[in-house]
Amino acid sequence: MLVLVNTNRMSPPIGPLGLDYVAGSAAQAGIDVELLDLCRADDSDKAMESCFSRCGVELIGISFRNSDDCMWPSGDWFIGELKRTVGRIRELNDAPIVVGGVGFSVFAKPIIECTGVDFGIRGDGEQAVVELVRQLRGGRDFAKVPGLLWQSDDGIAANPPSWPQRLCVPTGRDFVDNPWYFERGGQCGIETKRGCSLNCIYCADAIAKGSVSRLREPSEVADEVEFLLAQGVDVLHTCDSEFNIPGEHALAVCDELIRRGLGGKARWYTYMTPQPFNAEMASKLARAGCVGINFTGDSACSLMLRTYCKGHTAEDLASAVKLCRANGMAVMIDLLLGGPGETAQTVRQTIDFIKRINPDCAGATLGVRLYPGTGISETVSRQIAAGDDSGIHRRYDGPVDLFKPTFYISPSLGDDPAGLVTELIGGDKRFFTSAKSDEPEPRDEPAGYNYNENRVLVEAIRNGARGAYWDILRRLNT
Ligand code: B12
Repeated sequence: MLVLVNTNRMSPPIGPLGLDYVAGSAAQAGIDVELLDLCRADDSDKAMESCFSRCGVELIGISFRNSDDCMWPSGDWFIGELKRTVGRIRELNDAPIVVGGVGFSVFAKPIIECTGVDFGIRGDGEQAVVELVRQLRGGRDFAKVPGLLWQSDDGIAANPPSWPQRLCVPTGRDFVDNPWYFERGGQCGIETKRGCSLNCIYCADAIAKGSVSRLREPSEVADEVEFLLAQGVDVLHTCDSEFNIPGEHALAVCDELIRRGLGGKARWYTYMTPQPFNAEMASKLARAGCVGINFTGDSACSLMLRTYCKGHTAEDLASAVKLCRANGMAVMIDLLLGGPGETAQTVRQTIDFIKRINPDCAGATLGVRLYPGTGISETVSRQIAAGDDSGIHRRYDGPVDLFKPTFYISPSLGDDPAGLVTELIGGDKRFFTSAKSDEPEPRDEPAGYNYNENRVLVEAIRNGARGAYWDILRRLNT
């Protein structure tokens, strides 16, 4: 038997989509699977005790979605909790342990080192976990398991990441109790592709999912939507990096949803890049049920857009807002303030521009989480090696260690960058901020759009709100 464990206990709770797919795939391969969902347990220690105090477990698969909350100034780090969970499971059961999930994939080796687990899978879990069970039952030829890291006699061995070009994802989503999550989390995730071919200098998606888009058949996506609708889950959120890369695939998914008449039944939200986006795409998205788009805008200043290696312009943002309005979709623009070269002047330019083009809301994240292997981290690491750690923000002592939450904020923004951003926003309620000062904020701050332990959202969803969190929050704000 394979026991899969969901360790993500944040609230509002997000259904463990990855585990739903991995469990479905293992079951299809004839493996006995059980899901231990710690998010749903009142007492996670007791739940682990009753699940693992028995024989017959062949492999324990732990899902680790978020290594940290990726937000400054909170900088919450979840590795300690993972270590505790692994330690408790080890006390209860002798079965080997494998860890997977995006949080794992970004920090694979250090996580194996610090938790001491037997295995880790970097990348997609569906086929990899099935192959791992096979190898544990038979030849123990671990080099055959895609994406596997394992403890070998010569230290930690690693296969290339598991990014199969052909995506084989089960469409029957019945391992996770999605209606339970929908009631408490207000939405349910679904994927149309994996991987991202964009080159944004700060992003970890290519590290976790690969830099080639791996596409699902639109008919399979629509089957999955129908499956979720039949369970009463009718508000969805895409879990692709960017839904409109590549644009033709986004259109093909919309076409299929429209053809099956699902646009009128499921409402969904998505992340998109401002380019490609035009009148045809906007109209198809709306007809296919899309009710809100969160654009990765980052900045409206050409200098910063170039620094971040973005392919869009400020005008593309303006056009995106107009197209959403014309098609009745809510629109958010996510900003990333404080990257290399950012000044008070470029922040002002961006915020003023966003105010003018008037999206329903904008996320003003200040500080770039530095992930190892990204363009920005390489530049900053060189700077640190040369003895200059200006711009680095962190809550731990000792040498800079990107495994721990580490952020970059351009030193040109002065001693109080959060104060500067707040002043430039000037109380405009359309903006959500990640920081009002360099100190962590209370969690019940309504403008805060950290979705980790966000009590305002939990309460709103309990009272019936459904949708993307930014859409729920902005409705509360107005
Ligand atoms: C969509 C999304 C959201 C949506 C979720 C909507 C929904 N209903 O699902 C919203 C907006 C709510 C959201 C919120 C947050 N998110 Co988010 N989100 C994503 C995104 C784009 C997709 C996540 C997803 O579901 N992917 C699809 C599933 C199928 O993939 P998967 O989980 O990786 O699972 C696969 C493998 O990892 C593996 N696997 C998974 N589990 C296991 C277990 C085993 C045993 C094995 C072998 C394999 C395995 O197999 C799976 C199938 O192949 C990712 C980036 C990305 N491209 O993945 C960020 C991402 C996961 N989010 C991130 C963060 C930080 C957050 C927040 C903490 C932000 C915040 N402070 O508010 C919150 C946390 C919310 C929560 N409760 O967990 C970070 C995590 C980074 C990190 N350092 O860990 C990511 C990577 C984005 C980023 N680059 O910064 N998010």
